[in-house]
Amino acid sequence: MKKGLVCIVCTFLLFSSCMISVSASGSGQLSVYGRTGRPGDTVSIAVNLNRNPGLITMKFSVSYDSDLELLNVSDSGRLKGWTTPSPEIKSPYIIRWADSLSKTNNVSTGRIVTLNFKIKNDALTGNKTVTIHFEESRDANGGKNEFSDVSATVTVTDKSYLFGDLNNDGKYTAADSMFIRLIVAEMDKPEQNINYTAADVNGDGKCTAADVMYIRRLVAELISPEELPVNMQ
Ligand SMILES: [Ca+2]
Ligand SMILES: [Ca+2]
Repeated sequence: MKKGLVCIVCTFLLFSSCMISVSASGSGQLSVYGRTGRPGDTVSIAVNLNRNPGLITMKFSVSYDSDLELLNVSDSGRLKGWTTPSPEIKSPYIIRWADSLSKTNNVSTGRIVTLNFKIKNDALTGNKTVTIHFEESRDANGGKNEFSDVSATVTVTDKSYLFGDLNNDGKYTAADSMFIRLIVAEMDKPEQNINYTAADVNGDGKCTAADVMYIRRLVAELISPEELPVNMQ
């Protein structure tokens, strides 16, 4: 009786391990978020692996608007087998990881690479598209994975400030979160150069807890600048 039960369990485990290896080649999901900047600014776009079907190789190309210049790319180390891309940077630009000898799938998720763009000094205002075009990915059994292409918009603005950038340094950082909290708590110090207009990111004419929430999300990259209510009006 006991032996029979062990057999059933063994069969089940064998079956389920087969299921896992079969389902390892599948479909994954990449994501990128848009950015806003002025001509001459540098903007970073993170390419995130939201869903990882299990892989040992990954290859995609980055196509971008001629008003943008790709300065460099920075590997996060999340995927193994980073292959130094071509020193000649032009659109489309190939990015790849090949951990070809690995027998184990990498299943991690999160930021895999950061693309650092300069908005050209003579860029026209408007939306510029960056597209991640999937080329190829394989799992440890040689199975092909599929990913959809994704795009992000770099919005080039001629405004002298960006909503959410309270200290006017062209970036969204912990400093901006700190300044909005100080403003709402009415603890701002006059000697600090804070842009109050940029702080009202929901456009209701006041600085409140709602603006704190949006700016904290912006700094944490949970939302893009285009998703601020004031930029959607
Ligand atoms: Ca800032
Ligand atoms: Ca507000």
